[in-house]
Parts: sequence; structure tokens; C-alpha cells
Amino acid sequence: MRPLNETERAELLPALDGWALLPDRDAIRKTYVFSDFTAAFGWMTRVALVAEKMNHHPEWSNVYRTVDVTLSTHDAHGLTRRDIELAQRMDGFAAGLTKS
Ligand code: H2B
Repeated sequence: MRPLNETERAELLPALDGWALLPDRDAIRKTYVFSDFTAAFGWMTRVALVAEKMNHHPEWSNVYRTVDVTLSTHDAHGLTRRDIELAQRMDGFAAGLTKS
């Protein structure tokens, strides 16, 4: 895995919904707000199983119904296609569950 190049970034990042580059490291971040804790933790459980299968794990924290997620590929020291793929899977599982 190698970090995304400029062309790939220009194409892939704007297509993501609600994800933003961090100012201080090569990673993307999104905050999900669910209807309640059960929705938030249920979503985390589904994501965790996919992440484990992908062998690609999020940096995340949960407070009640909010889940704050940062994605980066540690082995590549930056953003790779794997982060984009996990972001898309997360958004897919969150569809219809978040308040925005
Ligand atoms: N998750 C993320 N986000 N980045 C990685 O580089 C990574 C990972 N590497 N999960 C995997 C595990 C690696 O440490 C193991 C040994 O395959």
C-alpha cells in the first residue's frame, strides 16, 4: 500500500460525504451523530467486523450517540485506497441512521 497521489486525492476525496483532511497529518476525519447510543454502537459493531475482515482499523471514539472517526493507513504513513474504501463502507452502514 502506498499513499494516494495528488491525482487520486483530487478525484477521491471530494466524492466522500462529510470526510475532511486533517490539518496536521495525512488522515481523514468524520463525526457521525446517530439517533441514540444503540444506533451508534450497533453501527460500530458492524463496522468493526468489516474492519477486521479488511485488516484495516479505524481510530475512533464514542460519546453517547456521537462517533468521531479518523482514518489513515499506519503502515503507509498516510492515506491510501484502503481508507477510502473503509470510509465508504462506514457511510453505507450509516445511511438512514444519522442526524444531519
Ligand atoms: N489499520 C490501519 N488503519 N492501518 C494499518 O496500517 C493497519 C491497520 N495495519 N490494521 C494492519 C492492521 C497491520 O498492523 C497488521 C499487522 O496487518
